[in-house]
Amino acid sequence: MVFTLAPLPFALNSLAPLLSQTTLELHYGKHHQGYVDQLNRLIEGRPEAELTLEELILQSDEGPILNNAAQHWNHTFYWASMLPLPAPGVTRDPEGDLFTAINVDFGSLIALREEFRSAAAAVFGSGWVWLVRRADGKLAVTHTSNADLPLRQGQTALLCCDVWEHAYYVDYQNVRAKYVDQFWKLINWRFAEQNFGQGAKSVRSA
Ligand code: MN3
Repeated sequence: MVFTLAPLPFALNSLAPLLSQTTLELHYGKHHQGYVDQLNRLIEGRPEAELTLEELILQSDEGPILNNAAQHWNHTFYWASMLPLPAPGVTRDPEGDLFTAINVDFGSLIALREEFRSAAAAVFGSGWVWLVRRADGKLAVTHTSNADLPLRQGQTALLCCDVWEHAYYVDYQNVRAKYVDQFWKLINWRFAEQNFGQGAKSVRSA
């Protein structure tokens, strides 16, 4: 199939000042678009052009097709993992079954945030930080290098943070930790809850 860049789930200027419009114009408009364009060029006229994005990711060997397909998936998931800041006084922390699972598996939301920070610091070079539901049903914070992603490891992604330098250099220069702390405020926990619910269904039916 021919892949396209979906519209962002928010306006380009709506994450500012935490993530500037300039960052989003570059990150979404140039980097993400670049992965989509490159993927389409790589698969054009080949059997891979018949596959869905997930099939490409699961069936491709290491190489450019996998890298660009995974980066397309990862970025789409990253955009969905964020929302503009809520109005003052409004909180949107995790709720329901996900909130319960966070308390069971990490101890508290604060403890999860600390693990997330540590994982971001542990990525050497470019990569991603994830909250995942593992095959055994437990939540975990993981990190992957370059384009790698939980789907390749049989895990359900709940949310992700891009820690490639292009995600934060304009706004935070080389200070990744500061970017990750601001990202934490933007997390769309409703999206994570949806993914958690879908992961629960697939675990039950497995
Ligand atoms: Mn990126």
